[in-house]
Amino acid sequence: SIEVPEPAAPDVGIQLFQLPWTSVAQECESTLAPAGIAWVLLSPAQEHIDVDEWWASYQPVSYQIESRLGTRAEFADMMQRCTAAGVEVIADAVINHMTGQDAPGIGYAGSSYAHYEYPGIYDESDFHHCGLTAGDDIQLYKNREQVQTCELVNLADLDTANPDVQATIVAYLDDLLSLGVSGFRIDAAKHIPADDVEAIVSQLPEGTRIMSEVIRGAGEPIAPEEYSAFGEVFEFTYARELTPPLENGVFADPVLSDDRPQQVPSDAAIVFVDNHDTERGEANVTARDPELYVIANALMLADDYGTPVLFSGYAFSDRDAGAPTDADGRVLDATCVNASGPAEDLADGDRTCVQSWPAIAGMLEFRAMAAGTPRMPGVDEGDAYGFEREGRGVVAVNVGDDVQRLEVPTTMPDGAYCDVVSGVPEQPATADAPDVSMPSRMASPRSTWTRTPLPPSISARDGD
Ligand code: AAO
Repeated sequence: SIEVPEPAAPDVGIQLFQLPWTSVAQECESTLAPAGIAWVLLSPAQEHIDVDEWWASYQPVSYQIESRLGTRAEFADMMQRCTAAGVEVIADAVINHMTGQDAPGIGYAGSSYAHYEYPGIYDESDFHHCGLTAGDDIQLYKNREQVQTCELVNLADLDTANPDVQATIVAYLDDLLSLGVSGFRIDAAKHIPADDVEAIVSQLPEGTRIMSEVIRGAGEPIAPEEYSAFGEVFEFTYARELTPPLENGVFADPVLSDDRPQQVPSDAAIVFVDNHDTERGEANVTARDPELYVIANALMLADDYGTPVLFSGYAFSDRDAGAPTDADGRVLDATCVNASGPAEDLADGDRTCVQSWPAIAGMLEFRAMAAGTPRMPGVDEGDAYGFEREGRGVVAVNVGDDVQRLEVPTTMPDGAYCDVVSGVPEQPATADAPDVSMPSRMASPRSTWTRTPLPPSISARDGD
């Protein structure tokens, strides 16, 4: 008989983009914890400008936890429920800037503001006025001083070296920690000198998780490596290397024996197929193409590099369109409890519910079982590619339209194994269990896949 190893503790996160706190709480209990997702990345929680676009969240007006995603009480309730379910919460901290509004206004929770005036919080002297470019806006990413002292798309740029500004930011982050969050995504970290980010986060309790958003840009002086000394960083190169082969069918292994070139060391890397910016920008594989998207996520989850964060958003045809709201601008609750996989035609505003896709749940099980084992050299044949996590599992994908035979060398013991991606059941399909259906996770305990290998012939994805 085969010894079935203990699954590793979950490490994968999920970004629940523009999901209200009450829905996040529901997802923690109903989909994230059961699927073995370790942490959730929220959209920003602070008061923001009162406009319909999703990116209102990225224009802070005050640090009250009152936004169209929910009230402070709802945030606190979510924290209790997610924590009780064993899911950690990472808050999105917008601390580089305040609003990008030239005209004064009133924020979502009623606070008044002007571009450089946030009563009781900041005044004109707390902001950079770089004087280097027209309108003080960043024009050249190759110029460090512009990137870190001028304004990102007109957003009033905080002087984060100023001790008073630092103290205000630390108080806000401490407030979120007191509500139970485990750490922070540092939004637009590239635009805050790494020394300032470090000075701020070093004032937080030890163990606070820090994930800096520093988009790696060709020829730019500011690189993610400057920010990995005091935390993790989002490694944008990962998706840029992962997804082109899915479109052109030409696969090659990454460097397997050492650090990957152009990427931070594995333990500092948060990796992703897409996020809320890239699905509206540079990402060439997104939930709009569910088959390739599943393949991309499967390869990421099967990899031995970085800490993956999945992305769960909503369908849109206008890149600025916010999630559906009620008449008061409050984002509507949405649940993925009964979602069963990628839906064919999502209408604008429909949630993708990636956390409920059986293929994702299956690959999370694969990852838990493969943890700690090396990724072996891959093989490719036609449009198919696969590799082994030594002795524990084999991942194989086919990005073409035809059935492709692929032989992946493996040290796994002889036996019957299960395809956790497409859900080919361990037992031959019966009339009431067609072979395209995925056994539910309840019916398919973690040990199942170790007793049932991927079939050697990889069936074709449907033509599109
Ligand atoms: C909105 C309006 C603006 C208006 C502004 C103020 O759209 O017209 O001026 O309000 O009223 C989000 C939205 C923005 C929105 C903003 C505020 O995306 O549309 O502006 O909220 O409401 C840079 C930053 C990076 C940032 C990214 C969007 O470095 O930090 O721009 N991401 C975060 C959030 C994002 C948010 C903000 C920051 C602001 O995730 O959602 O904005 O809080 C290169 C550079 C990158 C640079 C991009 C910008 O990247 O390297 O650093 O990101 O350019 O396009 C290739 C290249 C790579 C290049 C990339 C671009 O891959 O290799 O170098 O393409 O995709």
